[in-house]
Amino acid sequence: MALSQEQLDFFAAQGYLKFGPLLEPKEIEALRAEYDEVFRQAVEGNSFRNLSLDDGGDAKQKAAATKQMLQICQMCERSLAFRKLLYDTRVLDAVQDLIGPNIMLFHDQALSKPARTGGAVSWHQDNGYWRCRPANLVSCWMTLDDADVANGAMQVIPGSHLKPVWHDKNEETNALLKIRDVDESKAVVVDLPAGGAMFHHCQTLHYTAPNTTDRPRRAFAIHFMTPGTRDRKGEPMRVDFHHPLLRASV
Ligand SMILES: O=C(O)CCC(=O)C(=O)O
Repeated sequence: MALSQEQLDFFAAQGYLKFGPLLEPKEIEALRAEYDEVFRQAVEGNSFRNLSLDDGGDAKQKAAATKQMLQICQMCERSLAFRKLLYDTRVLDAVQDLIGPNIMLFHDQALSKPARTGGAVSWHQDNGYWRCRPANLVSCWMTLDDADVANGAMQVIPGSHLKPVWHDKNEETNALLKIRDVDESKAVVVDLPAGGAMFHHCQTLHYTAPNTTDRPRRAFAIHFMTPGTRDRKGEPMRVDFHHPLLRASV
């Protein structure tokens, strides 16, 4: 067991769990360099989204954007270093304790809030976007920089994973959904050191604020599911190149 009974009970009741530090200083340094290089190439090739813009933004809008919540889906298909993280036993052992020994990748994503210009991600449950069934997916969100409320640490509403909520189309940006009536007085800021991580359930309400500091906030999230998970159309998710089986117990 990677997680103690106390940690498992906390996750079951609260829908999130602070974990780690996960990465060693040398790994953080190497991953930061790789992350920045992948983003450099993505900007050059216009192969990223700015979630602060309508529909992720076209190349011209992205170049002119004053708010930047940058997203690259499937880092694992652009970088071997990030692909290796999907199979990292430090992560998978904990995921196994949370969802069992058969683990598939739903997807991964890099989420970058540049210093000063980094934009917010509005309150949402991940499964408001995904609409997977059963709703038991778990994410590991790790940060390569110290993350606090000022540069866009994760904020969560404890216990919110117990009930799905309705998501509206966001009128400010089509790239993000929005939820009515979040009781922000219940929000908990999950500060993390560089190399730290947080697990959250796919129904846990979460939010990240704009980055108002001179420090970047570079995060990487891995979203895990169990075989047999059905997508929004009710189709079973198949193991394939984009959704590898990461661990199996036969
Ligand atoms: O990294 C962020 O700022 C937001 C991440 C997020 O909302 C997610 O992983 O679902």
